[in-house]
Order: sequence, then structure tokens, then C-alpha cells
Amino acid sequence: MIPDSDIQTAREWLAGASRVAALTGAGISAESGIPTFRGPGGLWRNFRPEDLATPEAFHRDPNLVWEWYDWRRGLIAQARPNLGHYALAELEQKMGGRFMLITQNVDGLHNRAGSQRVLKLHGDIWWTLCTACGDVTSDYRVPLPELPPRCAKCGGLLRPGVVWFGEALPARTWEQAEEAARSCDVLIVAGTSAVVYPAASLAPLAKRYGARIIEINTEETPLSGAADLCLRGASGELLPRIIAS
Ligand code: BJW
Ligand code: ZN
Repeated sequence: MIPDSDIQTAREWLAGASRVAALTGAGISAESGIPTFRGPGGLWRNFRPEDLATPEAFHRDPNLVWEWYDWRRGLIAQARPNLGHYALAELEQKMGGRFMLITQNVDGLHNRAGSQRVLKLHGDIWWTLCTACGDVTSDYRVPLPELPPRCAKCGGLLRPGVVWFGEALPARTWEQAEEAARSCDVLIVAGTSAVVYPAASLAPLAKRYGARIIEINTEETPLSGAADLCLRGASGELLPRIIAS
């Protein structure tokens, strides 16, 4: 049970902030029915996500990796944004250009909730990238008619337009995320295990530059000790409480 005083403190910090940023992870979409990576339901056919979200896995067996993504695309297509996504969209409505949302999620639910200032650190599950000609396009078909999908321009093998382990994050997006972390007065970190880098370095960066960190998570994380306020619970319940007017 979270004391009302903690909710009140978070509300005061947000009300007094010139700039706010939020970093989200898979936990914010858990209440929409999308499994997290490291929690219950994160396993697919007994594979760990860490063994599938790599260029090596794709090189070894593109079909297997695509089957996993096709399954997740199906879940996401059926899902709807939850109150946590909507609360962050409302915060952007209130703060405009003084708010930035940084997400590790590839599910697009923040956009579907109305957020527009979204930095997608790990790409988007609806994007495809041609391994032969580099063409990037969007494909919303569920399920995909052919696995692995082929490039309409050159017939090359397509891969999901996401960032796997060992791959660099999109450079401009990362620069903007660092800038948002350095310039915010409050950083909300919601629904991430804070173990995947470089995303996990944004909270320490924000703190070094003077921001207060509010962590919202059902569990303790490696970030919890450095957070100024830890709100233990579901983001779909807590984000509306700290954001709604
Ligand atoms: C709730 C809730 C509810 C549940 N309410 N909460 C420094 C140190 C150590 C290692 C490294 C380092 N720097 C780089 C590395 C290596 C690696 C890394 O971090 N490894 C660690 C795991 C050890 N990083 C990389 O490889 C990155 N690239 C890189 O660094 O490149 C360097 C380079 C530079 C130049 C050239 C070349 C290379 C890339 C990382 C890419 C991660 N990709 C994935 C897949 C994306 C596509 C896809 O979705 O398929 O991103 S992996 C996966 O993990 C996904 C996620 O975005 C990411 C983070 O997971 P997240 O969101 O935190 O989810 P969970 O499941 O872990 O946590 C959910 C949380 O929610 C839990 O805490 C729950 O308690 C909570 N929760 N319900 C609130 N209702
Ligand atoms: Zn191509």
C-alpha cells in the first residue's frame, strides 16, 4: 500500500518541474496483456528473449525469430493502451514541449494512447528492414502472409526494425534521449527492470544533472536504491494517480 503522502510528493514534484521526462519499459504494457521480457509469460516455446533478440539468432534461424515476432505482433494488434499509457499522453497534453517520453518498447501503444513526443530507443515492431538493400518500411499485417518476409523492392530477407543485443541504438534518437535526461527536473521510470543498457544509464545521467527520479514498478530494481521516490505497484494504477488533475 502506497502512502498518500508519496503520491502527493510525486504530484508536487511534477507540478513544480519545468521539464519532465519518462522512461518506460515492458511493464507499462503488462496491463494491456503483453508479456514482459523477464517476468511471468515472457517465455515463448521455452526460449529466453535474450536468446532470440540477437543478430546471431536471426542469422542462425530467421524463421524461428520471425515466428516469435509474428506471435508478438498478433498479441499487440489485439491489445489496447491502458491507463498508464493514457496518463503519460495526458502529461504531454499539459506540458507540451517540456515533456519527453523515452520508451524501450516496440509495441506502439504510447502512440496509440495519443503520445506524440516519443523516442523509441529499440525501434518498432511494425517496421521492417531489408538486410540486402536497407529499405525501411512499415507492415501492419497480422499474421504475415509469408515467413520470413521478403523485400518488395529487391526480394532480400527482411528483419524486424528493432534493436537487438550488440546493436547500436538509433544515433539521433539516443542523443535526444540523453538530452531529455540531462535537462529534466523529474524523470519518471516506469515498468522497466533497468538492466538493459544503454537505456538503464539514463536515470543515473538525469540524477547527475540534478533531476529527481520517481520509479514506478511492481518490484525492486537495480535502480531503486538511487531513486528519490519508489512507488511500488502497477503503472496503470499509479501513473493516473500522480498525473491526473
Ligand atoms: C511492472 C508491471 C506493472 C511488470 N506496472 N511495473 C553496459 C553494461 C552491461 C551490459 C551492456 C552495457 N552496455 C551494453 C551492454 C550490452 C547489452 C546489455 O544491456 N546487456 C545486459 C542485459 C547485460 N546492451 C546492448 O547490447 C544494447 N546495444 C549496445 O549497447 O550497443 C553498443 C554498440 C555501440 C555501437 C555499435 C554497436 C554496438 C542494445 C540493447 C537492445 C535491447 N533489445 C531488446 C529487444 C528489442 C526488440 C524486441 O522487443 O524484441 O529490448 S531486449 C529487451 O529488453 C527489449 C526491452 O526494451 C529491453 C528492456 O526490458 P524492459 O522493458 O526493462 O522489460 P523487463 O521484462 O526486463 O522488465 C519489466 C519490468 O516491469 C519489471 O521490472 C517488472 O517488475 C515491471 N512490471 N508489470 C509496473 N503492471
Ligand atoms: Zn531490399
